[in-house]
Amino acid sequence: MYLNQKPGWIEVICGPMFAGKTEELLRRVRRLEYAKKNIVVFKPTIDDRYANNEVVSHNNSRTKSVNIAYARQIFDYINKETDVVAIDEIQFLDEEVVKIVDFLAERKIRVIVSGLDKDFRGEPFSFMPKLLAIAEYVTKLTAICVKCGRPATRTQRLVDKKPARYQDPIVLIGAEESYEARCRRCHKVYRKPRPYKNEITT
Ligand code: TTP
Ligand code: MG
Repeated sequence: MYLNQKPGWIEVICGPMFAGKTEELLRRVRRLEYAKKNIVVFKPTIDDRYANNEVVSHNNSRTKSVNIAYARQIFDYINKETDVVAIDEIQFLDEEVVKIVDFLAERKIRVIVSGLDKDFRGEPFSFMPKLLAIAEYVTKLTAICVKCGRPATRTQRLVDKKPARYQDPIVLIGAEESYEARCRRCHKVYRKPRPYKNEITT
């Protein structure tokens, strides 16, 4: 599908936790490395779950990365030779990243990003809807619901093994100890407002 196009576009890999987003990003990066492309991989400093200057997936696949606290720092690490910019966990950067990746794609850079489309409440994660709208290609991955085995599209946050509350802060770094992949039916949030409760009866 890319063959007839000039380089320069945005690819988003999204979905819940445990869907293999990082692995998919690394797979795409690896293929480009074999092709000797000039690639820079970024990761927000906020996620310190794994090695500091590496992007690491659950299956321990890894590649060198630049940690950035602000989206603007991307410009400090790219130059005219850069063919590809990849960003893991993009949802943790500031919203300016949306304009920046658009600018990079205009400058004929292939941009590959991965991130959560929804937060633990099941609501769109900050600027991710904007990014999905401007991307040329979107890959929405699913995990497997730990409760029922259906495809999981949501991330369950657990606090003391109980579902987190709707009012809790959005950012809470972690993995197995605080999060699980769940399907729509098994996903639970305490005190989540239900706006359509009175309109729809099933
Ligand atoms: P991800 O890389 O999306 O999770 P993952 O590595 O399990 O998924 P994948 O295999 O698909 O790459 O990292 C998500 C991070 O975001 C993790 O540190 C927990 C955090 N997080 C929040 O801070 N708030 C939230 O609402 C959710 C759902 C996750
Ligand atoms: Mg990941």
